[in-house]
Amino acid sequence: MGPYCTDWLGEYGCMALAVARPQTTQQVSAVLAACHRTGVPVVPQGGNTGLVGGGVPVAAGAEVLLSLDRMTGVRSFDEDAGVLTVEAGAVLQRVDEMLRSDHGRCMPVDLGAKGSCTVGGIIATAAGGVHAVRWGSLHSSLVGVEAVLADGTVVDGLSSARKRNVGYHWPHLILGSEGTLGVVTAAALRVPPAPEARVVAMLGFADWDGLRRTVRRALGSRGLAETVSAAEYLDAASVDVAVTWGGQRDPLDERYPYTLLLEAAGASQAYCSERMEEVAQGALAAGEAITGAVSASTAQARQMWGLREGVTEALSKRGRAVKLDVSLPLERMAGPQGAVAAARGRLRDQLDPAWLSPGPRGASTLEEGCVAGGWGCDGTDVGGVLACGYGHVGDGNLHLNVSVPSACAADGRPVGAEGDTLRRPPASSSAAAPPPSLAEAAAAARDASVPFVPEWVAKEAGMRGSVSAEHGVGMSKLGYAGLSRGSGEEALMRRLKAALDPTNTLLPGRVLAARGR
Ligand code: FAD
Ligand code: 2HG
Ligand code: ZN
Repeated sequence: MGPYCTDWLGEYGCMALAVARPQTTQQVSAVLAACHRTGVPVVPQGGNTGLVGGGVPVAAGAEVLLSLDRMTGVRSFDEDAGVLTVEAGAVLQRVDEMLRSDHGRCMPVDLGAKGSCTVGGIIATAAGGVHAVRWGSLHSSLVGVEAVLADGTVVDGLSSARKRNVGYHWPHLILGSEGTLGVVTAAALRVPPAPEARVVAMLGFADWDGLRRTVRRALGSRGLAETVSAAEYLDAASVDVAVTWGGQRDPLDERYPYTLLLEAAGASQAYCSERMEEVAQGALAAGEAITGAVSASTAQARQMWGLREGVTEALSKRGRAVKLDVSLPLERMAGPQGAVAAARGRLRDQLDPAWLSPGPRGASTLEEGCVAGGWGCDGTDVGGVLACGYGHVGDGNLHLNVSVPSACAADGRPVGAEGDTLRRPPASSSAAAPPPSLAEAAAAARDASVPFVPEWVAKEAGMRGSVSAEHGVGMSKLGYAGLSRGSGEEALMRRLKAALDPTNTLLPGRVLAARGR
């Protein structure tokens, strides 16, 4: 049962009562009906790549883990409507590859976990990813859903009609419900024609305002906006982590406070290259960007994406990460007035300076450089606690991670197993206080950032932002998701939950905190 029972981050999970791996919708229904009858909670699971602890058991030996991993079939493809009907356990990347080779189409969603996450998982979490800026969130693509309610009732809303206003739109109710309202067994999705060409531009910026102006032009200019398929950013600390811990190459070869990745996707390589050159030259000429590179080959484009998509895995190799996933107006995302700077200020205030990372190479010259300190490991400086910001700048979605190191950068050898003590670098070894254990440092980093960052987002951005953007609420955001729920929204959620799952069989205690918490 092991792999099903621990989440991707290794933060949540315990043994299940049993793991059920049904192969058909009827079997899913039978498992749910049995659990409903006997009062056993059920945890649906797809690829187990979720980052909020929602898809694993949390009550030892008491919950049934319902994995969809054997339900991977394609039910149909409607060439005229461009609608694919596929089972929930199908892995995103495999479906995308099949669509490209057999139909010249592609999935409208793309994310770093594509090799493992499933169609049911992306629907349950309403996953965003890197192409939402082009094809919208899944709300624009999901046309039908087949799902099983907590008591085993099968609800068949699996139409491939792109317009079907016959009452409450059930597929969009289940979208983003994180498994708490029903188990998705199959879905009908509108899938766009796959662009044949992709060209990536990577630009380095000294200040956030420059990056914002370039993004605004790329997404707001006629002729350009419809070609742009991704607009992502990384700050210098994120680039540093991806290079040092993830083994990625930085195509710009130097650290800039902000790196912007733009992708153009369309019918011809030449057209996409021209558009990306146009953005890059425009940004350089306007004095917004300091440097830029446009991919000249698939390998170069892949390298640029590797840097961006490699951050999450690299952070996990570095150690523990407090994950914050928020929506913000761009002016409050990064830069001096942004959430990342606020988080860094808070870490400086709350933590022993000797725990904080010296930040990326050349940090002292960077607008958002970190502060001195950190740990050493066999003479190698592994840095200390750091805050890094990256994410889907085109959608106003920031991934703010507070990272606590637990491994030696030189060889990846773990030095910070839970309870181990990390050594300070020689520079701070004279400090009076004893160095903290990894567990202590991780707890202190978490306490410093949560609820500080969500409260900052709610206060500074109100309903122009959200304390939870694309990963969902699960367990890890239970304590603060309410900050971005409008008046009456949570009460409505509870009424819907009570109507569809009156015995609280599906994922009790997730998404909606138990009353009294
Ligand atoms: P799981 O992790 O198995 O489950 C997630 C939640 O959905 C749980 O609450 C579970 O109970 C529920 N669930 C799963 N399947 C079903 C089903 N069939 N019916 C009902 N409920 C179900 N997310 C983004 O939005 N954008 C990104 O760019 C992104 N990048 C990522 C990169 C990496 C490296 C990693 C590790 C994760 C990333 N994620 C991202 C988060 C994660 O991949 C997504 O949330 C994904 O949608 C989860 O899919 P899954 O199949 O792994 O679901
Ligand atoms: C991404 O966009 C993912 O890379 C993961 O949503 C973000 O790890 C994170 O914080
Ligand atoms: Zn993301």
